[in-house]
Amino acid sequence: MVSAPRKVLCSIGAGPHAELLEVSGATFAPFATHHGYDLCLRGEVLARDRPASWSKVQLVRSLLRVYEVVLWIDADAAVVDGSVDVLDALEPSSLMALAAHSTNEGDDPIPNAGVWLLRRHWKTQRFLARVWRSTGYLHHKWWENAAILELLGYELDPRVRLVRPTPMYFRTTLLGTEWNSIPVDPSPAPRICHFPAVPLDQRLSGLRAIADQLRHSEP
Ligand SMILES: [Mn+2]
Repeated sequence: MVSAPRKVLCSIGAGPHAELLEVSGATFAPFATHHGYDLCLRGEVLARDRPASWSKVQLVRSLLRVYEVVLWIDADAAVVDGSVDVLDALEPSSLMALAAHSTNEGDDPIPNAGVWLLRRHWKTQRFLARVWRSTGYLHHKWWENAAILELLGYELDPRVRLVRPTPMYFRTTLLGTEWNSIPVDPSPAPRICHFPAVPLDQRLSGLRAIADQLRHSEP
């Protein structure tokens, strides 16, 4: 008998983001229960010597030593329809899946680690080690996401585009917008809604509106 993979859903909400995770985490919990994920929600950064966003890399690396599948969802995102496990969207040959958006018609979809699914594999760990070593991006405006893009084969300047896809790119599933519905590129049937690039109070009110809606739609 093949046993189900050990899965964990994780996120970090440190400092001013703790309030976000308090609201979004309440939408993660039913998804986790329904699909058999353990929940690992942290209230503090793990890498104190780097900008907070980098702690995401450290957390998923450490959890992949224990779990076969790690799902990261940003603290400023909420699960609005948890009926489908995002793992079902991971192509069988893929080692990870990332949210992705095209900013302009015809442009390459740009991966976004706001929703990030990883499968345990030495190649996944090697990729994460390379992301971690990409210290040239420590203070980049996109932090670890910039390192991820470069290591997948994207050029960042003058605009983001896929120029030399790496082997890891071909082992990466780019998720549809339903898994990361954002205000500038919303999905008609979102499963996860995300509020990037807006002030904290707007993220919080967006999440709270969703949480209220979910509460009222409960049977
Ligand atoms: Mn975010």
